[in-house]
Amino acid sequence: MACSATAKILQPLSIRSAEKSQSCSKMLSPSSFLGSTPLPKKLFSVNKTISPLARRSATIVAVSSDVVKEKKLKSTQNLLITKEEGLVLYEDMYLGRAFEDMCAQMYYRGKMFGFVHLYNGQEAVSTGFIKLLKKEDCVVSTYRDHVHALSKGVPARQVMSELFGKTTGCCRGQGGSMHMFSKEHNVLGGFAFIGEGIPVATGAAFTSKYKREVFKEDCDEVTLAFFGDGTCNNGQFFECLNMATLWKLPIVFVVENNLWAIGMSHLRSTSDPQIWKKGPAFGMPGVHVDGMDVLKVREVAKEAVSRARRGEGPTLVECETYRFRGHSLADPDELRDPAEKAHYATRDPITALKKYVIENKLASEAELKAIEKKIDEEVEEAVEFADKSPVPERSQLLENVFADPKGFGIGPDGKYRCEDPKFTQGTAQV
Ligand SMILES: Cc1ncc(C[n+]2csc(CCOP(=O)(O)OP(=O)(O)O)c2C)c(N)n1
Ligand SMILES: [Mg+2]
Repeated sequence: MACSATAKILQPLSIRSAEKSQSCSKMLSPSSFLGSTPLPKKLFSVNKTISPLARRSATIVAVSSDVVKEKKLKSTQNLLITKEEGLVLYEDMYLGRAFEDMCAQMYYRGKMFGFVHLYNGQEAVSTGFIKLLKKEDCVVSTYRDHVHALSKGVPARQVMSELFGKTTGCCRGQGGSMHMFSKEHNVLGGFAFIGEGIPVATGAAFTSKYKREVFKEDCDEVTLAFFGDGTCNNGQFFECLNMATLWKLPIVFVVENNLWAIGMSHLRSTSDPQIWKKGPAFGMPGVHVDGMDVLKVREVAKEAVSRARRGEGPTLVECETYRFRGHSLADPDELRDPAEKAHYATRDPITALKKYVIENKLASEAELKAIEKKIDEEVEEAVEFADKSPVPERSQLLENVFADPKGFGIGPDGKYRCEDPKFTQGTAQV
């Protein structure tokens, strides 16, 4: 078979034989560039049963995605997706990429303010998970949140307007890049502090369980919490894994391990770089998956989401992925090895899905081109819409910021300080 890095994505059944080939095995290892110490090979093929905790009877299994996928393939003898599914996945991934590329352009033209963190390269994770959800399910993201919001159905024009700081944005321009939120789509943020979204997601999952068990509502909603490798060294991660197992919450913790936390290599900053292992340590399954392969991500996501929906509790999924741009648009991205970047560029998840779809005759090149054209127009239209939209009134400044803006108290003139026009103009003496 062809010896290429993408072969692993495109021909899952041949992975094992490809990996046996000495010449290919180095290239095929998703972690061959993980710093100077390669991760143990077993990270990608482990399939072991962890002893049940004394208090719990369920067996907690840690698996690699290959195991999940192989099982599925053997039992169905079919392709992993239908034509319709393939087109949905392609459209969503292409939208994420086109949107982010446009953001870069608009940022450098001065249309956006503050930090803007793009998602290029990681699309298979957002699409692979979120496209399986129902509208009522919740998504909690990080500051790298535009694409999660798009996958969950927030219209591109609302996300772009939010980035432009306009009233038509999904948070009326008050959130900006790092704070995408949509009640309608159950996108619960957008958080600038790392790890901050994990307790919010855990709380959302608790709500679903409480509704079902205490209020006896027909509620099987699932929450997905997305966060990065660097965040897994943060205490909130551990606290929430503990509570999620304790209360058997309907949540999936999705780690987007892009190997870097700004300029800090994952291997240098964590005592055990195999994040998925922390699942079994807290009594939940831990799964490692190739996050550059949307089909593999989707297979793992299906298992984890249905497990949560069935009321069987949380799962920790580590998606090994890569960001194709700097940490933010302000990052010159000089710290990462160019060879590492070049390696992952050959594993572009969108190119890989395109190849899979065409080679398996799920759709023609022309059909995919038509999708690209439609999305390019949608993104263009989003920019026009955002550009034309009005900026918020100054009076909006304190709305939704404080529960009680009157908490600022009475000024020297005897009136509430927040009623002084200088307050919203930023010129009041307080
Ligand atoms: C509580 C907190 N500490 C530090 C920071 C500064 N900070 C911003 S991004 C980041 C790295 C996070 O890396 P990772 O979790 O891997 O996410 P990625 O950016 O790779 O998606 C850090 C430390 C922060 N935002 N919040
Ligand atoms: Mg990271």
